[in-house]
Amino acid sequence: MAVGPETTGSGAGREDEKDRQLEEFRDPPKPSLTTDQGVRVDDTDNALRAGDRGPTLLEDFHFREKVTHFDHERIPERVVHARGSGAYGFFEPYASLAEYTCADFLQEAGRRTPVFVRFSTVQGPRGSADTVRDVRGFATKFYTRHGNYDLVGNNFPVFFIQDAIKFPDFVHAVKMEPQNEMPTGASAHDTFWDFCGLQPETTHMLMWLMSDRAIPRSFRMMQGFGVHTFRFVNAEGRGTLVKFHWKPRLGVASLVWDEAQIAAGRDPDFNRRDLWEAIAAGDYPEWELGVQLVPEEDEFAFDFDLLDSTKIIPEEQVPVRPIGRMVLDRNPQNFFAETEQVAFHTANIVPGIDFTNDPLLQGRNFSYLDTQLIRLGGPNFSQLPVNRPVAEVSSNHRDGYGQQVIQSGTSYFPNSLGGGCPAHAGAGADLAAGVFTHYQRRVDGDAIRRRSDSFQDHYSQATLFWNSMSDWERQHIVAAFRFELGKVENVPVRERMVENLNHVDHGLATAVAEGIGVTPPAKPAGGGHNAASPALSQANLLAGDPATRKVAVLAADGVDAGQVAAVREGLAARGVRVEVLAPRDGSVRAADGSAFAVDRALPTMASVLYDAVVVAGGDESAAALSAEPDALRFVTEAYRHGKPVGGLGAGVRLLGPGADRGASPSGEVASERGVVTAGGDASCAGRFAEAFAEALAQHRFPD
Ligand code: HDE
Repeated sequence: MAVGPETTGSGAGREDEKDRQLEEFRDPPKPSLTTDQGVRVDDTDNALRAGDRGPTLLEDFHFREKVTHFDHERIPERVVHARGSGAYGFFEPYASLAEYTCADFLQEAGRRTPVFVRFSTVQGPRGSADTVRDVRGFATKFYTRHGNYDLVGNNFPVFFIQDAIKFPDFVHAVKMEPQNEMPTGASAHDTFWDFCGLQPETTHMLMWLMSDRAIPRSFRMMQGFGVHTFRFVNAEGRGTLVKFHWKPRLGVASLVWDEAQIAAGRDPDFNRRDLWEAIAAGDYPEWELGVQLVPEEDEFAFDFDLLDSTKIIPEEQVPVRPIGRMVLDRNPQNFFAETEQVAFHTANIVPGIDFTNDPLLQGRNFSYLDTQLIRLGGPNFSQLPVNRPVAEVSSNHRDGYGQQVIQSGTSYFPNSLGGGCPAHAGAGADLAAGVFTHYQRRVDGDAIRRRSDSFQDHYSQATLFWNSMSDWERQHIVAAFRFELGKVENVPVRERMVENLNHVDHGLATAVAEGIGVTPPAKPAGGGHNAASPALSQANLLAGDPATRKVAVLAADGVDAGQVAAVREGLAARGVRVEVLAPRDGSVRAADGSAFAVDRALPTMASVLYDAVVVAGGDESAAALSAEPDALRFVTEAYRHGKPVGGLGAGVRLLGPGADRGASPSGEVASERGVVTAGGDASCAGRFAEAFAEALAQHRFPD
């Protein structure tokens, strides 16, 4: 019997092996209340008591069970990446990659492998806002036929540190300060910048963190990176070094800082909601997986070390080869069971994929398993539905908290009593048949605590990043450094950071110094370079497609409903989502007297929750909106954030003086640097929608 609301919000009718497995664990709502022992309960509103006004009795097992279970509902949040959102989907390769890897899920064009992806922020706790300046986690679990493969990446291609032993120091520095647990979801405080100034290997990552990449418009519009150099291994056992890239179909787009801060208050779930709603609406987000392949014999052909996670391989040097696509098409049914309990681990690899000696990766391979043991309470977390492989599991591991399986047979090896089962595949096993064999590589050296000389250049690629930015991106980076360092109380910490930035670019260091009351440094002798990598600039990463963008149309009584309907239709044809907002919910009276449906009341929304704003036509409607502070704020704020703003007929007046240039009553459409206007004539609605969609496709007009 179906009871209660539909909880999945899923648009997908698609079934795969993971979904069928999950189905066995799904617990639909049922009509009758029972205890956990399955006993029907007569009353859950009153505890058992001795008389009307008497004390509660210990005998009330239902009360005790109910409250005890509640007391134990929370588990420790992730020490980093505590706030996240997840979704299911699939990955399918474009072609066989057998030449480089025998990974089963990369062998056949079009063969789908189920995935679960969790996006996250890093610094803030579970309840922090989405739109903070931070790195975003981008962790993918592939449920392959040869076992689970986890690609636990971020939306930046580099990391703060080179050696995992620095991770606790780094995290202690960036997290809220210990005495007062401030600030939440922000790196703008003394301990973070103190650490970074003293640890110059952070500099390249800081350039990314201060760029708009750290405030993505949507999880659906950000890149993902495996960061480390990994290794592909083919069926003959030949290795190829590989870096992984996720490229979003919708292009890369960010918020602006002021908008991000307002959105953090207006909708702390901004990115989470965006992902959920897009999937529920059938706008399934999609990424292309690309690889940079480096033959092992070329390992030393670069002027940086491929084992150093603070470095990228510029795409101009080694192109990114697209190998497949991932689509997310199903929201989870239960946040805790799935998104919270999903356990990623960098050491979850499958035959055909292997590690390198990257000291950050080596350390992560210890940390992720360890952290799940405390977070999920014991060694059986891989039996949780979301973590279960679709591949058969058959180990000699036994017992432990929360054991879900009634195991049988012997649990040691070798055995004769169990028929020698389960048997390992033995030496010479076939990688391609799904048996993992560690890549054979020669390892020898003195036991030393030392960073390789090849890890010592901390500035060249930070400079490369800076050189590659457009003017507006540079302005945003300078403003971000000024904001963050401006929050630092300790002046020597500010000065040390400016000194580091001087090794990146003298102009950058000077601009930052001037904003934070620090004496600009002298130009350093030597150093620096002019090289750039266009692939690093977001200005070059737009999709040129307005699909799935959200537009607010402001309307009031007297609105020209026909024109709005035509514009909505025109934008919908380009995949744009339109919502009509009016001073009150329900409907407004259109100019022709009919009732025109409203999607949202203006006071409940804000311009930061949309990609663009259009003011509808109709004299009476425009006059009413002109007297509405919420409406005026909508338009001016969207304009200030560089978003497309549009006006139809009399609605053009709200865009301010000069905006109606070119918009003649005869139905002309004008579009200039994100301001799109049209006359009151119904005939121009289609052309207005077309021009507005083009402006939307450009995302922002920074000037
Ligand atoms: Fe993580 N990281 N990390 N990290 N990381 C965790 O594992 C760690 C690093 C990343 O959605 C933790 O389950 C160490 C790089 C993501 O569940 C923990 C080091 C990259 C997620 C941990 C790093 C990441 C985590 C905390 C330095 C990008 C969220 C909870 C050597 C390539 C996964 C957990 C999810 C989570 C350790 C550095 C990405 C403590 C020791 C580099 C996306 O195990």
